[in-house]
Amino acid sequence: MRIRTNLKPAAWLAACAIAAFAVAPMTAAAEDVTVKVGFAAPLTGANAGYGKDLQNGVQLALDEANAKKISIGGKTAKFEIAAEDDQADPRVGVQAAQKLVDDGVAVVVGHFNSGTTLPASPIYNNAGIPMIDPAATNPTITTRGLENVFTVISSDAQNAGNAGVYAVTTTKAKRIAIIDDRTAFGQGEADEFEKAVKAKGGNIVAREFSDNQTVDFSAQLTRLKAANADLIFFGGLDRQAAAVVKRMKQLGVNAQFVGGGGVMDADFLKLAGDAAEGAQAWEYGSPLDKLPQGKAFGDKFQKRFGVAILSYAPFGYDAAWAAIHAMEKANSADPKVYRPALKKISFEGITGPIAFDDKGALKNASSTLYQVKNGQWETIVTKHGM
Ligand code: ABU
Repeated sequence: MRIRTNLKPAAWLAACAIAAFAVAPMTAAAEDVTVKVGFAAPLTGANAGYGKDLQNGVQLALDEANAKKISIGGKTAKFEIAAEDDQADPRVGVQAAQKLVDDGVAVVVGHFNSGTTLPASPIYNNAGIPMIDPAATNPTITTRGLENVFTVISSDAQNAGNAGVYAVTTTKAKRIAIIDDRTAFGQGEADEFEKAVKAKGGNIVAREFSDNQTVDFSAQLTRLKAANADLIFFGGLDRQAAAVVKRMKQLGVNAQFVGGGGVMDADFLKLAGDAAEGAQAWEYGSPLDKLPQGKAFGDKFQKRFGVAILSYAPFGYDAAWAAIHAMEKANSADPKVYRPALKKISFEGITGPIAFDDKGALKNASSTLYQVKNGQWETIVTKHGM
């Protein structure tokens, strides 16, 4: 087909050149494919700091992937986060999950709380969308055998299990007591701790609980003092753990304090003050400053967001990269197509090697014991596997 024109040849060529420049950006844009990466965590309320930290970790991974101009299906992938605030509430978590499914995300990194992850994960699973958990640690998340559920963090069977073995074999405590916050996370890790203590022949003298809003632990600690406990394990997060050690000191409860994951995060040292001295905590993963890419990651995170890593951001980053690597390998962002690649993924993450077992749990996960000495958390030992 000829296009009719009354321009002279030179003017025609110039017009063609201008037109080519004009359409070039549109052509490039048409070569892009947008990949929606779902993200869900508490972005308001008491756990918002954890959620924002995780979101920043995911965003950093997406920024880097976009800068690399990764090709998927012959097009340049443009990864975009679709973030939902689950408010740390199981009911809202389910709504957030359904919204992400309805929005057509290719993957979900989330959630933060075990209490939201447990009801949300079957929704992703049934929709055939992989969910990669960067923080929630109740062991049931992966033991239920949902084929689209993966996690890049050690579970409380390992972490609190290590704490239980440690309490009996290393601290030599003879009268062990437990307090938990009755959440899916806190109660779950306290159960794992208790199981491990009993398996090692340890003696549990009392088990108390609160809820996750409790600020005064006087009643529970008075009973544990009467039970003559010499070690108290707390299943819950940092702020309540700080309230426990402060009250222990005020009431003269002369027992070792051992926390599970979540205790040493964020606000514990600030809130517990002098009462923090000697506190011990088993946390997920290996110390970031001992990992090959840990320091560089901390520096670029600080530069990008103007704040230091709070806690789980490196796990959020690794979870996002697990999905990106799988999509690149499979040359598709269609979950049905890239899921087999995700199941077989193997790469060196910020938090250590990332690969999944047949249930989607992290292979060779690690767990580390820390203790407060001179007002700072010091690394004591890291254990790999169970
Ligand atoms: N894993 C620590 C806190 C988050 C949760 O599992 O609820």
